[in-house]
Amino acid sequence: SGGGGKFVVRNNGEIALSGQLDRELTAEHQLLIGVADSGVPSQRTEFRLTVLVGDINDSPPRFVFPPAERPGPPHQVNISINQIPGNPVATIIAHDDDTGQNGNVTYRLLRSRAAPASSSGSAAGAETPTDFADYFNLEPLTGRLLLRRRLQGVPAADGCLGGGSGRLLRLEASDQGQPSLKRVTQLRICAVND
Ligand SMILES: [Ca+2]
Ligand SMILES: [Ca+2]
Repeated sequence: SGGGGKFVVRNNGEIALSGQLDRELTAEHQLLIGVADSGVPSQRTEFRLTVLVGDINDSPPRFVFPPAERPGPPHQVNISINQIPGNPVATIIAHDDDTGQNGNVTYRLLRSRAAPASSSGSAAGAETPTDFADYFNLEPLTGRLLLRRRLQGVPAADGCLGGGSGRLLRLEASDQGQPSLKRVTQLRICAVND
């Protein structure tokens, strides 16, 4: 008995699976196995068996911040245009239901598709990063998002709730399983005057 109906004991003593196991639902099964002879009266004994379920990397990271699984526009973070570089502006959090390396999440910023070479030819191009991701550092292990340079003068590309100029930052969370599973989400950064 036990095992949630996932195991069968055959008459020859073999223990087999009768259903699929999922470590994320039940990581350990306790089986109580009875053995009886055919004598009259029958003698029986019981023993316990613990089955530990190994993990496979079947769960991708889930973003908790920014909240990714709700409808609507990307989550918005307001940052003062006077904010000093080096300061943390948000902490990215993703959870992974797997264990060990399969559940070990790291973070990175995704750069937009490479801009055509001609776009950096202008005088402003030399000082203004062409990629919004270059304004930030994302610590891979902690998820801390740090401002790398002032947002003053960032060209707006996206409307903001409550005004201000906004840009979208693309974030990736990946686990260390083989193969690795990844999820991408967006955060809207709004540069506000204060
Ligand atoms: Ca798993
Ligand atoms: Ca995983």
